[in-house]
Amino acid sequence: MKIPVTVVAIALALAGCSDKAGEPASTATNVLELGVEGMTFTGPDTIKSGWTTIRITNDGGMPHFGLVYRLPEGVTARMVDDQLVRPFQASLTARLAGDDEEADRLLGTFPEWVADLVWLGGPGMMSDGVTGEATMYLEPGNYIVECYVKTNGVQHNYNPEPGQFGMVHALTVLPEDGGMAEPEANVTLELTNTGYRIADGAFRPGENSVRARFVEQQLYNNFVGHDAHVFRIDEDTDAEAAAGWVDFFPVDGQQTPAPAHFLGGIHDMPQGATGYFKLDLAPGEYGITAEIPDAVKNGHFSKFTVD
Ligand SMILES: [Cu+2]
Repeated sequence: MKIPVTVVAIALALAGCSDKAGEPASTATNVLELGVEGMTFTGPDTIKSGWTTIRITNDGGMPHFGLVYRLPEGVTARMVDDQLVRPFQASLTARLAGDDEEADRLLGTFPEWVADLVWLGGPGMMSDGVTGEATMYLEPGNYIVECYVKTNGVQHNYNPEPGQFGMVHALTVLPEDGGMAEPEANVTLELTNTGYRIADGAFRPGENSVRARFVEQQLYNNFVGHDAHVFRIDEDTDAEAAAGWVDFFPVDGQQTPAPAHFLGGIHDMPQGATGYFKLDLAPGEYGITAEIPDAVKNGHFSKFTVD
């Protein structure tokens, strides 16, 4: 069918306007700015819906990240803390004490709603001094921004003080659309069950906007899917060790200090979803890895060079 030119022109004109009269959609921003203070995120607890940037300035002295996920109807941040974060920490504590049986038992105590959490990206692993930024399309609802890196055997999301949260930041995504346009990108990274592929463009020195296309997705450890975390490969970096370090499940996985300088990335999203993340790159060699078991063996470890 041939569409009349005038109809196309009207459609384009409408697409260029947000619901705020006269304001072009491309100039609207919808950014949640979070900081790090000790073992908590600081910043607002609401954001408008639609395309949403979550920016985390990590000056907290150690690596952190911000996994974003949507909560099913009726599940609260308090329930996440009580029924997920605390048993996970108890399991880790048991395993560190050598009680594998108790550690495994605790991993089997999770509520059924765990299967209904929807992983929706968020800034990947960031070393101290790195500002990470990820942009996702978020529907209205209740979300969590979470970091569960471990320091001295304690997950960052865990606060030993009863009733207090660690790095579990409750976020309400409001019904009002922020009107932000989908970001542009200079490189497109495709994620499949067998690894990464640069489908378009190239990494460059300076600021990069990376489009992450989750062409395929699956659960690993029945918990999280593959994602993308970027680290610098310096002369003395054991790249394979760094690639394996972002897997949370081994007791030394995600245990600080990190074996490499991490620059951000994006956490897992559902199959078919597209997210964006920023990277600030100096010339050099870099690795991309996933928070899954045996990332290197599974093909989720790629190197790239910036000239
Ligand atoms: Cu953290």
